[in-house]
Amino acid sequence: MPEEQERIEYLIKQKKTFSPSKGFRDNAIVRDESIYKRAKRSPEAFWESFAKELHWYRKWKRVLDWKLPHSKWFVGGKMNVSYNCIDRHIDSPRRNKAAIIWEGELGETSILTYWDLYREVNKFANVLKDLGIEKGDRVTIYLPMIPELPIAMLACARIGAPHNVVFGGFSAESLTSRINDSKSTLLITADGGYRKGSVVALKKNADEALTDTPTIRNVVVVKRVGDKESVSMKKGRDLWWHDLMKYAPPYCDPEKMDSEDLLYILYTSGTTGKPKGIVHTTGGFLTGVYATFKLVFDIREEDTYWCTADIGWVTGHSYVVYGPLANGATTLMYEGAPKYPDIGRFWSIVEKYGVTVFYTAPTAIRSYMRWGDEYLNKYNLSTLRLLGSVGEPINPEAWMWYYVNIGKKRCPIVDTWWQTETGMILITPLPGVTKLKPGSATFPFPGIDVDVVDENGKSIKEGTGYLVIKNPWPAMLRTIYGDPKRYVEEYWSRFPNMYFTGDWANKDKDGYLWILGRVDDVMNVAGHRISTMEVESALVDHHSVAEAAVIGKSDELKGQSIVAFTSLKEGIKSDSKLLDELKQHVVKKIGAIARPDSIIFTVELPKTRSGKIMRRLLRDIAEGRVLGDTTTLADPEVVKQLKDKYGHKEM
Ligand code: 7RM
Repeated sequence: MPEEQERIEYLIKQKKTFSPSKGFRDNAIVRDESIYKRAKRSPEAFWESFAKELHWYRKWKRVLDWKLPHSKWFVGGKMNVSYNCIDRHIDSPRRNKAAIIWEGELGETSILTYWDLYREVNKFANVLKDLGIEKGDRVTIYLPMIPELPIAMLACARIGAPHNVVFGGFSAESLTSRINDSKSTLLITADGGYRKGSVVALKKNADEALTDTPTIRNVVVVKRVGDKESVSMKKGRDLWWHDLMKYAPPYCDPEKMDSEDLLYILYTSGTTGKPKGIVHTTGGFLTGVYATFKLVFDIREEDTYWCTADIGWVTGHSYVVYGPLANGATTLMYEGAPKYPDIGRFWSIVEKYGVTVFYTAPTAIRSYMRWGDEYLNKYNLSTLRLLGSVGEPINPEAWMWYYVNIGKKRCPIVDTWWQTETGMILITPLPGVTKLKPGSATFPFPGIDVDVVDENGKSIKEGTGYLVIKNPWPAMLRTIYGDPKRYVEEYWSRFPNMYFTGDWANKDKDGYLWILGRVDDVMNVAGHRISTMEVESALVDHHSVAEAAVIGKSDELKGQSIVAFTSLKEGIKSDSKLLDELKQHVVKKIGAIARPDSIIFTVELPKTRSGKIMRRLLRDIAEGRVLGDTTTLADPEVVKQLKDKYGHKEM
């Protein structure tokens, strides 16, 4: 469609803005900007108004206790997250409404009404209790995208056992370290899962992980792939989900949780090699995701909402499970890959279920852009009314393509910025109100005080700087599990009295925010957070490797791709066999998402005189840019060799 293409380029050049149609605005939950003023006047009253829409056993005494950098929300309040996500809806006409629509990769459908979910969660909560799990005990969940995953999470929440979901794509070793760091006593997994038509051997990974996890007492195994994967069940330890559920009693009293009791831990990559266990608590988290889900996605009773994220990431926690269910919405879960069995799969699902609100990542949008519209045009997308984007900056070209080809110029796009740590969306348009600029996440959500500051923490009126948050918000992380010192160091030490996001951003003359990406050593590969240090540790763990330096190279499709510079130990020869072996080693240590796209062998790594690896320089080499300042370099010859060899080649 060259004509359309031209139009897109024209629009970007024109810096065109997009306002919601009158029809959209008139029917939206938020129709005018007064909400920003109201929230600013009293953020506490603003958040309290949402907390009041939820169910509490006991009301809070104070909305907020703020002793920087520690916040407590709805202090003294008691509630249960599973009660709010399920029980609250079963005494209303929502009782028989679809809570979860599940589409398996093989094309199966399963629809759980709120009543179905109520029954399954109650039963599994009793199973957990029967296995000796008590309030406060951590439960690790390593499952594919099947209904048992949200059921297990909600059952944990019901009895007050914090869950620790580990993405099914992570390796056995990653699973071991997350189980041990959280000291979980129970693991919930499956025999396997489907991905791109083949079976992922989850139980096999789990068995490998469990050779080194002294705290685990039992393993509950969901049968998903059956005959396709042989599993061994360890006597006395491993139990089948379906056996346990057969005789489980149908009702389990929800635990009355303190607002600040732990709801879950979720591990995410930081600047060191060791992932951080991000801690989220009960009342504030639920209030935050409830409010943002409602207003950002402008959710209505009849919506069919689909967020394509895996529940193993925070987006799935907040906006596949808790936000939608707290709102009594219908949330769609898809088990598999966007390309399976063909590249029309996403759109066939939109058509099949009449999806109205669709939330995905820029990397997926760019893939579809590349795949062309042959498959797209086969499907009816007319039910869509609102689109969302999350996980990485969306380039204006991709934004326009999404707007024109998927939204057919009818649907506003909410580009939502947030993090595992923030728990909820913090920067976003409000779809009925905000004038959109393609590529900009626009403005802070009402009640959030975001700023762009310079090196010294001074606010920048217009231009580029560090993205910080200046006031507390209900779903903010409370600490890093088992490492309260690191919480203060990572987030509250770069600038005094401000939360440092690790991102840099640009504020334009109209006050619009343009998120530019990470300033630290955290990569963003296809919307997934991976630390350079983690990959480096995995590489040097291999017996042939002496040193490794990893960088994120700009990538048109994935945002960044992983490039590793490695020096080998004396006498080791570099060849393609070793190259594959090293890539495989990283997959084994971390998981397939961390597989380096290229590995470059070098005699030495460029270092400063004080011995620091110059990653910026390596990035310049990888991206074929003119080299920046190398005056502090210990041995300039190293760079010259690297540059001569790789500087101009496509890597
Ligand atoms: C939700 C999630 C967080 C990092 C964050 C950013 C980047 C996320 C956007 C974005 C530009 C966005 N959690 N990021 N959303 N960058 N525009 N709309 O992704 O913890 O996995 O990652 O992702 O760098 O710091 S996360």
